[in-house]
Amino acid sequence: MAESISLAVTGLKCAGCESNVSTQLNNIEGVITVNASTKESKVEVTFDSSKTNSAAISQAISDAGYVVD
Ligand SMILES: [Cu+2]
Repeated sequence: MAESISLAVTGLKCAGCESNVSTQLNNIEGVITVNASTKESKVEVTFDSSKTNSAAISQAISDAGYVVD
């Protein structure tokens, strides 16, 4: 089942950050779409809830060096 989350993320500063976060998240099995916005300090993710969860997504963002508020 597809679920969407929107996370407030601190540390996104440029298009490189957007692409970095997107790449990391797309590596997670079950992630369907990623929309990282520097302007809004926000990351929106759609994922298959039978394969991953919001905790794993938050963790991956932290591991990439950004802070999930
Ligand atoms: Cu950057």
